[in-house]
Amino acid sequence: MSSETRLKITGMTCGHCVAHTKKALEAVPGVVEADVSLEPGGAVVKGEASADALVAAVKDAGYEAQVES
Ligand code: 9UX
Repeated sequence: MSSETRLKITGMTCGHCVAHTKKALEAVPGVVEADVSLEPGGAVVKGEASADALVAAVKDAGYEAQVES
């Protein structure tokens, strides 16, 4: 399993969105750190969390995510 997951994230429009997404990702079991960028929308998530759990966490926070790698 990869120790780093890259997500494409859509729907974030401001810095607070980035903070919400970062907090949501870092609450997923196995995540060590999430670096979220607004433009382009995405995240690099370090740790051993399942990609499905990361996508679900972003959706729960109100945004959309796709796994890139
Ligand atoms: Mo402010 Mo970002 O409502 O959704 S947190 S635009």
